[in-house]
Amino acid sequence: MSTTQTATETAQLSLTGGAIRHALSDVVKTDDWSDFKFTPIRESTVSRAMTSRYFKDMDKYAVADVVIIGAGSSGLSAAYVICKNRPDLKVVCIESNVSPGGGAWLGGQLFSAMIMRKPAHLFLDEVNVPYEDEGDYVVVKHAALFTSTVLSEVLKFPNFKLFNATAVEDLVTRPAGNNGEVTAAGVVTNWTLVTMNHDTQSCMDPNVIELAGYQDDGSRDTSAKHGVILSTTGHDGPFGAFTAKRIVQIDGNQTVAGMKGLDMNHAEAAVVKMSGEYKGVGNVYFAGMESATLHGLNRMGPTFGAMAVSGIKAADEILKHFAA
Ligand code: AHZ
Repeated sequence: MSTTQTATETAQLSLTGGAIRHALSDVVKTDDWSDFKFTPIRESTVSRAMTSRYFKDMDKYAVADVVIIGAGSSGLSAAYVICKNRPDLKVVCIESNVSPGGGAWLGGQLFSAMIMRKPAHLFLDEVNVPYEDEGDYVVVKHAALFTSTVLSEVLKFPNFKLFNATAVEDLVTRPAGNNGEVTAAGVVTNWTLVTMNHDTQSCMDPNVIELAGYQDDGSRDTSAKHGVILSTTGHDGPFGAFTAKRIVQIDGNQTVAGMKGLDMNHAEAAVVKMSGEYKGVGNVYFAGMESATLHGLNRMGPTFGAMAVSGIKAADEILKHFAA
């Protein structure tokens, strides 16, 4: 060891001198890749392997217990809590973007680090995301570490299905009561690229996911729990705040108050408090920045504790609905 070499550098040098191990070490035994082969396959086999599963999933989730609209930080956090606590519920998430995660691939502007104010760090502990503890707040070294971890945990649940590149275009509603009240009974979906092209094409009809709790003739099955929609489509934007905007038209009694200016201290707790069940149209819940838009709350900008915690709060209410 030279006098300037550190112990780490010495360890690295001795590693490069040793045998290299990787997943294919036993397959490419002689270190000769020239005759490397994959197992044979037909193109049609690949096609069938994908499409049969996708359509099986569409069939399975044509009726769902929980429909989450939007796979951002609030929607994914809620999905994690619901799937973990109730493996018997069918939970489906519709995400309009190809890549799930919403705004949570970066911390703020184009910066990598993600800030979470305590006690939201307890969720990071639960999903095993490491962070630097700065006292009142914690820092995840890259927002993508949070998003990819929660996403991969959620995708592993057998009772969860993500349909990405698919947009919710409308809600299914059914009468509830004698005074014109309605309840949500499902979501109307389409491929996002179709949704974005309704103005340029003639009629391109959508598909539907129905909430659980109905009989074959469409009447209520009172022996079964009614399914729920959790909307987490973020603040107003081309796709954002979708359900908030639609539900006030359906409800007629409320308005979308619009997100207020940035105030971290007020915004985060307020978003958590106002997330949960929507009063007006049955079986609809909100979390994340869509709650801020609906209820006229401040935005918090680049601090994500309220996204995880509002998702957890909405999930908690939804779990109580299914437990009651
Ligand atoms: O693509 C959207 C995103 O991934 C998706 N989405 C929106 N409309 C949809 C629709 N159908 C299906 N009609 C739809 N998917 O919803 C996701 C929303 O994720 P987000 O990250 O925008 O929202 P969030 O509330 O989970 O997190 C917000 C993060 C913000 S914004 C903010 C500020 O502006 O001050 N601060 C924070 C922490």
